[in-house]
Amino acid sequence: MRIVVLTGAGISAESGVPTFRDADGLWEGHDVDDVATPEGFARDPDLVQRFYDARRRAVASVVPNAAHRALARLEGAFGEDLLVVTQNVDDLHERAGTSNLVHMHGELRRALCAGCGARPVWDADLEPRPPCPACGERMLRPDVVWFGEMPYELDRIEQALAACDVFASIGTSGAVYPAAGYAALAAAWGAWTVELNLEPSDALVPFDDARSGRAGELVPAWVEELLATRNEEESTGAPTERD
Ligand code: BJW
Repeated sequence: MRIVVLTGAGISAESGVPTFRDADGLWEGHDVDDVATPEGFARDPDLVQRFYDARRRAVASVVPNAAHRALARLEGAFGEDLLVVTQNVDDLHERAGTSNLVHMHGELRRALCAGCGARPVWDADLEPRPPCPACGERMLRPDVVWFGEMPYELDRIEQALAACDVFASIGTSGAVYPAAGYAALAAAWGAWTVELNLEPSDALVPFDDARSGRAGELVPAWVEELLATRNEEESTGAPTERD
């Protein structure tokens, strides 16, 4: 059985990382156009650097929760048959132990050099502007994908979606593309789709199974179900691969 799990801000909420779309439409007090677009960065780079510096520092002080840890357990059983695709820029999945992971919207713990394209691991502030370790230019920005920019590793994600038997969407509102289209894509290619979210999202097509509640409770329970199914298949010799 091959599984793709898409995660969003909701999986990190119980670790204390704020989600994006709150009631007043602001992003930790900022307009999205000011802090999550290349145009906003061009208008006021210092504001944007300070915004991400603060978020990088905040994420360093939180820890993975039961949902991140359950997905790491799932990888322990499924290995490379599980791909976790996260829209999150925090590093809580890898700190919980997940390694077969795509950060499609980038990572707070990396910088991106607008001069040479290097993506060095970066734990310090980017304001005031330090030189790029690769080329020496002072053109580092956060390695996060803003609106209008191309997310990372789209080919790898689409190949995994086409081949998966199970697609799970965890803690994402389904408001941002291309990730918002992945459940429909996986379903079109024959996968069973499941949503684990605080509340039903605005999905393009209905999920086969939609569960409402906190990720810290839903994800461990769902993982235990999958592990039990796998154990049963292994003991009866039933096929586990998609034809
Ligand atoms: C819980 C919980 C708990 C809470 N337990 N659950 C018109 C139509 C279609 C598309 C477009 C359009 N106009 C423009 C576009 C494209 C655009 C887009 O989608 N715009 C939308 C606004 C419509 N997309 C892009 O520009 C992307 N690039 C692109 O499309 O390139 C071209 C392309 C062409 C062809 C193919 C492929 C590509 C880039 C998008 C980049 C998004 N970047 C951000 C910022 C990253 C940096 C940063 O962190 O600051 O990524 S935006 C922000 O949203 C962030 C997130 O990863 C992303 C998704 O948010 P997420 O994770 O879903 O969070 P929330 O807050 O929305 O939802 C949380 C959910 O959790 C809620 O449902 C809660 O209920 C739930 N929850 N607590 C379980 N305890």
